[in-house]
Amino acid sequence: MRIDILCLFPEMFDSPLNQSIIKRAREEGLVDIVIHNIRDYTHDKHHTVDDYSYGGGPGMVLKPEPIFEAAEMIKQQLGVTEMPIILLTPQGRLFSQSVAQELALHPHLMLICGHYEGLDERVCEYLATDEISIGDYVLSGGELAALVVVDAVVRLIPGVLGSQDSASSDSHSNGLLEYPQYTRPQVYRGWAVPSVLLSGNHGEIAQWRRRQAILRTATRRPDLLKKANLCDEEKKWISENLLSPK
Ligand code: 6GU
Repeated sequence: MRIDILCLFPEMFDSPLNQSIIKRAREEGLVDIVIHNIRDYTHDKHHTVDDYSYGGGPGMVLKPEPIFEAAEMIKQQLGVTEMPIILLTPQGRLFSQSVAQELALHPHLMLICGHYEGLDERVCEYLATDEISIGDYVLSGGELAALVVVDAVVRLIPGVLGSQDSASSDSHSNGLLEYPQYTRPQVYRGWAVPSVLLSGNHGEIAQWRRRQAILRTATRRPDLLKKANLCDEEKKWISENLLSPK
């Protein structure tokens, strides 16, 4: 996969994209991530990227020309006429694991990071194919949001994680939060690991984990549970255990 990112603060990507899983994925050629400074696509002496808002009001607005020109140059280089061009904005659709899965299917992605008070609406209307927000809070710019999207998408590219199992057992990939995990020591400060995990009984362990995931989701994120695929026996088990927890 190739990901092109258009932004005003390219240095914000230096460290996060050069650590851990993303670093390894880039080294192994599983993803090619190219950062572009929107300022490099201006033509005036002062490299102007923003201007006053028509109609007045506070704050500057990002100009459309350098963003359109950068995007068009990238598409030309890639030899494509169509590709997802995603604007990171608090006005976008909410990012989620299923949006990450959808984005991970594309060979190319372009992410545009807005900044300042806003962005000329013609970028949204005539260039972007999608607008994404990472949550209901305001960030100073789209760069951190782009990093969140890149991280969530890259780990879904086949071959990026050690075993594909890792991604499919993650919280949210089955609609449930992840079950609790433990490692050595078996007893720490008097707190023991649940004995079922030491039993060696794989069937019982799987059932315990599934039930813990359901219980945890029911108590912490009941909104998610409505969308999870529970069988009748599991639904019955929840109503018994949530009403009268042991
Ligand atoms: Cl994508 N951008 C900004 N500036 N703020 C946000 C966001 C994006 N998602 C949530 N808050």
